[in-house]
Amino acid sequence: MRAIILGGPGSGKGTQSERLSNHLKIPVISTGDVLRNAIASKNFLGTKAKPYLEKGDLVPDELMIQFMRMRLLQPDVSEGWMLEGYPRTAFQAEELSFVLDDFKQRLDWAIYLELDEAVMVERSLARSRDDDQIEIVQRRIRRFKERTIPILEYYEPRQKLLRINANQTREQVEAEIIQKLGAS
Ligand code: B4P
Repeated sequence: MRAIILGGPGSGKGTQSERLSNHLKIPVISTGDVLRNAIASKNFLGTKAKPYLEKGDLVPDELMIQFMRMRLLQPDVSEGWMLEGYPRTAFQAEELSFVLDDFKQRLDWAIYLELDEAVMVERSLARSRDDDQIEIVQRRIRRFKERTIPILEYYEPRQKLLRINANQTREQVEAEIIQKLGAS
């Protein structure tokens, strides 16, 4: 299976991708984790990405696309994957479809975790990661609305989009995803 998980800040992309990975036995690539690890190890990607994460902005498409092209060639994801936090822009979505065409693969599902804005703020602030300060969270929400929401229009007509109510508990969100994956 090949799926992507979309959602605003604190919508539970990391939480649900980990649960689904265990349930469905498929590897997860989390761009948020990749970037935070790269920053911690001060490598090329981390040095370039750091100022964007600190402000709550998206890392430039060129950098993310280059990274993902190489990552998707690795043997651990040759049989399937779940992309958590990627794509996040229309350009990344389009580029992902080119990569899939090149590999003669297809995307099975785009899972969208729909969350009220007030809950995005509440959950992010409760977590206290470096980029979980109020001004940064608000900027991340703005970027999500400007850059990521338009992707939904890209996937919806292709009938791959599963809309999930992410305001529920972790268990209820997971159950709704599994039920919709099975029922669809
Ligand atoms: P992410 O790491 O993707 O950050 P996120 O959106 O805040 O996290 P997520 O939705 O995974 O929330 P989580 O499960 O942790 O991105 C961080 C930054 O990286 C971005 O701002 C950007 O700069 C950069 N970036 C990443 N990908 C990029 C890309 N493709 N292009 C450009 N830039 C990119 O949940 C949050 C909290 O809520 C946790 O504490 C969790 O325990 C809790 N929670 C989860 N589900 C819950 C539930 N149902 N009920 C109650 N609490 C819940």
